[in-house]
Amino acid sequence: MALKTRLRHAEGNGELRVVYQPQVNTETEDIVGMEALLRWEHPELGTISPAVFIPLAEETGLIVSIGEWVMRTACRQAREWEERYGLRLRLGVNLSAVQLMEPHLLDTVAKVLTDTGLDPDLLEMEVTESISIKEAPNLLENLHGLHELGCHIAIDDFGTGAASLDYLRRLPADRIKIDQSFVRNIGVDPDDEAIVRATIEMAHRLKRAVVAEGVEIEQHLEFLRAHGCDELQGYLFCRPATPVSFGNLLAERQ
Ligand code: G
Ligand code: G
Ligand code: MN
Ligand code: NA
Repeated sequence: MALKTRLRHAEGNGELRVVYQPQVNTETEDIVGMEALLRWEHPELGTISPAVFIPLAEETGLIVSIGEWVMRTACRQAREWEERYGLRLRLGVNLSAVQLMEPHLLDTVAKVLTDTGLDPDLLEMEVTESISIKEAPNLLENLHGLHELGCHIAIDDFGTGAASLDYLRRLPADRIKIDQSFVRNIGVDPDDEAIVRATIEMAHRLKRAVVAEGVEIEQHLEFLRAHGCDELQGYLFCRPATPVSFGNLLAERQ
């Protein structure tokens, strides 16, 4: 059976999971947020990476219902942790370009927030630079609408898209996430180090906060700390974790 056909049944068959990766404050290393990351556990094929099935979900339009499922599952989970541990952690949810162009996006988000009771101030939508603002009529409207709902916006994979600076100038973004391809080269490539430093400085001048992704080793941490990056995410702190492991991590840190 084609993967696309299987994907059509993934949600209904209960094969989708959300894992969570912490984001820590650079100075204190306290957990301040988490990113929700989708996984597909197929009974025969095993775990299929979102890098493989998200494009299929986009092509087929399934991303709209899958995306809503992720948002609802993650918001419900965040609310549960908030109640159990008294922690107000920010929740990052990835939005596909297809979702961002969807006319019903704002209604969906509003409904998920009402249904789950999560404070909109804790929800941050991660948006990549994969779509041209010019070619996406609803994009800016939707992003402004998300702000009006009280949510936040992060530009994901910053620096790798076709229009980084145009995005930064025109999108109502609160945060930028430096792509891991730059972070990986800290200590290796002086040009990438220069890009990381310049990105942090530029973001701060524009009053945006900065998260570095793919922080894997102590040397990355030290460099990012020395250059004032606000928050960090990566294997050095934690791999994307199941709800049970993430809950245990929160319990330990209390
Ligand atoms: O977690 P991992 O490194 O396997 O994710 C691979 C890619 O899939 C990343 O680009 C990530 O942004 C994307 N991704 C993960 N979860 C979601 C999701 O819920 N929705 C969308 N649109 N993309 C996701
Ligand atoms: O594209 P996006 O930034 O949404 O996706 C983040 C992806 O990066 C996830 O697939 C996650 O599993 C992966 N990831 C998170 N931390 C690290 C890390 O330290 N190193 C690497 N190589 N990948 C990471
Ligand atoms: Mn992301
Ligand atoms: Na990224």
